[in-house]
Amino acid sequence: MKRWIVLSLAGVVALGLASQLPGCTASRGGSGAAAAQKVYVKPGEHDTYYAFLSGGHHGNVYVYGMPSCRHITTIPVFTPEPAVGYGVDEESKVMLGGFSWGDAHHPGLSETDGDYDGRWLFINDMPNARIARIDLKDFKTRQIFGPIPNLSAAHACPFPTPNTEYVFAASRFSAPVPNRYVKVEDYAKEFRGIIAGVKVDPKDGTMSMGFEILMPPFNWDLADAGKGPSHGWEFFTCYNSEMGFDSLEVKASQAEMDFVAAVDWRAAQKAVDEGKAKMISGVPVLDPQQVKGIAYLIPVPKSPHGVDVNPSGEYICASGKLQADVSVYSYAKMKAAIDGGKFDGDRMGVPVLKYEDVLEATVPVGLGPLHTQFDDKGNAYTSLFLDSQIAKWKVGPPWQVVDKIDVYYSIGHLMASEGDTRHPTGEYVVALDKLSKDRYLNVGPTHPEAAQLIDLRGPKMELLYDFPTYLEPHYAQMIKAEKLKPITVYPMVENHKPGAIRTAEEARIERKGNRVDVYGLVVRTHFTPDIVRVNEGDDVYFHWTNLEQDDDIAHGFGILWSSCNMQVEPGETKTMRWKAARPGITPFYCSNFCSALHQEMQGYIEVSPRGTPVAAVQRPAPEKTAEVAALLKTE
Ligand code: K7E
Ligand code: CUA
Repeated sequence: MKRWIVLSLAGVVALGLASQLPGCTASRGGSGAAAAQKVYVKPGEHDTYYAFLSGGHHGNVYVYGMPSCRHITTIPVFTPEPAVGYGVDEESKVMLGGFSWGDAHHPGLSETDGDYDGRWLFINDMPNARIARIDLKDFKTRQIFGPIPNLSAAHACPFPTPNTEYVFAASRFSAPVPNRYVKVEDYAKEFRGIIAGVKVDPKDGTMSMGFEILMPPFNWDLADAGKGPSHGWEFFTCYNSEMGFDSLEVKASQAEMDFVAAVDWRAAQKAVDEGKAKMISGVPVLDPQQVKGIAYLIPVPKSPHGVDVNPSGEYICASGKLQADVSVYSYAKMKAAIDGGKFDGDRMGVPVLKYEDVLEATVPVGLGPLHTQFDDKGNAYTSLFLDSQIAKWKVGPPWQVVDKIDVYYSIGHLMASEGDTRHPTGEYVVALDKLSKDRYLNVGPTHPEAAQLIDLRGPKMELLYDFPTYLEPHYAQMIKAEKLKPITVYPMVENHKPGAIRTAEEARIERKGNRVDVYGLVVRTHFTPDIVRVNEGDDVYFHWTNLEQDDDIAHGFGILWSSCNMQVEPGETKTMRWKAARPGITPFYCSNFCSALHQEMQGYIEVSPRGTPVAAVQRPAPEKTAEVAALLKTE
């Protein structure tokens, strides 16, 4: 979001500054000891919520505990993470697909019946149009789907449906579909937007391609799933319905109205199943010029950003970032207009509904409304970027703001506790601020991002706590901690990795031509084998199995003078490739503290000059395997 702010400010800067000034002179928030008590989690005790914050262009997910706001861990997703060997071991390297960055904006917890079920966390990589699935059983990235063909930048993504039937992606930028050489000036004629529905396997969460819909070449921005009565629909905002292709900061703000697209995803999937799609780049693509009844456009004033469906599923709230209102649309009115065929023309085959026919209310929230979240008492909370405030308003007549709170500064998304579900808990909201300015110790020109915990339980919102985050959370979600039961060791009985071994007797080094496979064990505090003999030029694949079944006993495997380091967790088998580039001795060691004799956990790779005879199979000496057997017993 940061990008458009700088540019789009021009038009509203006068208004914005005027309204920000009072905010700056107001109290800096927080109410001392009483507030401190509400975030204090005693040493040794646990938080009541997990919060998952997207890592932005850091490409990963930050895990925080709420209400203490403690950073618990970081889950590597789209970016290599050398400490654990993510993107270094063979499996995760393949999953990263040759990319070394991602720009992760929107975490999306899996849902059952419209509530978070604690199974998976999906997150988008906008620029490379990918979606990752993190398994919340072990907090590991298990699938990266994409780059999704035909789609340029998945920003409106993933926003799961109420039973995680689908996750979605819509193109932030438009491009020719299929991509080919055209003149940029032919934008309106040759470029297209894409809305993609990615299917999720209900058993194991595996993503696969469902359908794509050709949309007009607008900039598709954000999304939310319908629920309750609106289950079966997904809503997407867009800007640049002017179809500008340069100087968007001016050209994309000309029209009074942009749109929310309403997509009937069941109808889209049915059309694909009936063979109404044509294949483009291997994906079934539906063209609304030919296939009717899959997508509609609802006019929204002034370049909307967020779109959010309220917990009952009756209302769709969209905020024009260059206006001072939230536009609330009624799902029932939308359905009636569609069923009655009341359209105001179409844009490239997508019927346009009439604003007045679908609008339920406009709520005068303040300047720069971006995103809306909800509580359990029928209130909505809208972030106001320009005002640096959150506005609390009643969902329903008289559609009025009931409270406001200052935030520091320039809020983007906000995250309410279970705020995207049918049953938000109404305890907290976290402001995800884009600018931290002077809130923390100065660390030079790159300021940390800022987040602020706000209590929703009283009649007035109360600022409890500030916490800095590393670059750059956009969106976040908060789930009750009791819903997650992560494992702490991988049961050895479930380890079916091809490289896995279970006893020291199975440890061996096998050579076929230039390829050497080392099947080894790591266990406190020994590598078996700890002497590895190879030839210059060999490709060495180390398959280490950590036989431990105790909590928190991960071993590391780091090789000197290389980029090779990884962590092997209890019960896990991981494979890493190392090239024996030149003759000599190369030590390796356990890089992860594991016990009193951690420092002794080491070994040597002996690389003999090319052509030196080396046995086809090497096994540790019997007395060595006996030693290891003894180690295993003493555990
Ligand atoms: Cu508003 Cu990418 Cu959802 Cu930035 S986005 S804040
Ligand atoms: Cu094993 Cu340190």
